[in-house]
Order: sequence, then structure tokens, then C-alpha cells
Amino acid sequence: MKTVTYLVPNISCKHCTHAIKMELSEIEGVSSVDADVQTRLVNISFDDPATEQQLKDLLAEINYPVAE
Ligand SMILES: [Cu+2]
Repeated sequence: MKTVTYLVPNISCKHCTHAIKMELSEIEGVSSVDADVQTRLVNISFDDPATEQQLKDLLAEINYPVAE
């Protein structure tokens, strides 16, 4: 099991964190997603076949790109 934390600057309210949780949870292999409105940090636990690239690509696709 891998856990990553990303800073997602576009998070501005509860709807953002909800959308991020819903979308990421649909990726096969993702077991938990936590997103915080205050810190704008997204915490994701995942296993194969999910990859970090896949998580980042999805976030970019739904307009919540990860900060470099
Ligand atoms: Cu929002």
C-alpha cells in the first residue's frame, strides 16, 4: 500500500474536496482519499493497478492539478 500527499491549490470549498474524493475513489486500486479545504492537501492510499501518474492525470483532468 502506498500513500501520497499532494498540494492541490484549486481546492476552495467542500464541493471541491467532495468532487476529488468521488473521482479518485473510482480508480481501481485506490482505497482511501482524504482532502482538506484549509490545507488544500489531498491524501491518497492506493495499490496496484493504480499509479501515481494516473492519480495526477485524473486530478489535472477534473481541473484540480497537483502543485509542482
Ligand atoms: Cu469548491
